[in-house]
Amino acid sequence: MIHAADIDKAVERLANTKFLLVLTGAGISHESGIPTFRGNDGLWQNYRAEELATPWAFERDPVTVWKWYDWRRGIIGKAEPNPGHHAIKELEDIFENFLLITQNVDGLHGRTGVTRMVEIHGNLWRVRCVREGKTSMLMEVPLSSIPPRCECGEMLRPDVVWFGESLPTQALEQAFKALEMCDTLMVVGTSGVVYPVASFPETVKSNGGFVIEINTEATPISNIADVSLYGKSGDILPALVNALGV
Ligand code: BV8
Repeated sequence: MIHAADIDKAVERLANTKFLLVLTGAGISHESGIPTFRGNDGLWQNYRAEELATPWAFERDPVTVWKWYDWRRGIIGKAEPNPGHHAIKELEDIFENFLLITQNVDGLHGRTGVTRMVEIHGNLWRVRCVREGKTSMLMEVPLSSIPPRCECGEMLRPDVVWFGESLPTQALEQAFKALEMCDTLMVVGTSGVVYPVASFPETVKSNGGFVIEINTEATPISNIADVSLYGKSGDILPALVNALGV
């Protein structure tokens, strides 16, 4: 149950925010029918992301890793952005200084037209040649050949950041700059356990920023958030946009 006082506190802060930074995780796509990673439906076809989303799993068994991504792309390919995704696009239109950092690789934010966005863990519709490093979009669902191959003959991999891999330098630089510049960070639908992104709310707090959390349950971020709004992001985000009334 969300207390009206908490909503008022969040709206009051947003109305006085100069630079809004939004950070999203798998929870914002949950109402689009996409399983999360750690919730009670957080099994991806009996696998945990930590088991297969790694360079070692891909090296050992690229076919199984690709079958897992092909299965996920099948689910995501049928999904639509939900009111939570669209509300974030509206926030981008309201705030002159705005950035969205998403950990999600499903591409749903991009389908709302949001432009000032960093897909900090990559995008599972983009593939990368393991030899040349060249990237391209591969929208085919289901894949006609597994593993998919580059014209050069080498295997293609999903252009996402796996566990044990460093985040793209440019994305990280953009994120660190926004962490310094923002006065309000709104964290939506993340369990706050995957680093280095999990450290972002703490960074904003230590810079004197204000942290708003939106989640269906308490997380480690709840301990440092200035206000936590517990409920579905597809309900809360549109309510906040309406309350801003701009
Ligand atoms: C790295 C792409 C340097 C692939 C993903 C300390 C510092 C640095 C690294 C580490 C460290 N400690 C450990 C590490 C290693 C590791 C890590 O963090 N491990 C964790 C498990 C402890 N980090 C890394 O490896 C990172 N690399 O740091 O490089 C380095 C290099 C070598 C060695 C060491 C360091 C790379 C991490 C990126 C991994 N890639 N995804 C793919 O998806 O296929 S991570 C994956 O988890 C997704 O990106 C996902 O977005 C992300 C985080 O999960 P969440 O989004 O939070 O999803 P989750 O299910 O957990 O939570 C959903 C939440 O939504 C819940 O709270 C739920 O209550 C809520 N919810 C549900 N429904 C709703 C809702 N909320 C609102 N409304 C709803 N309707």
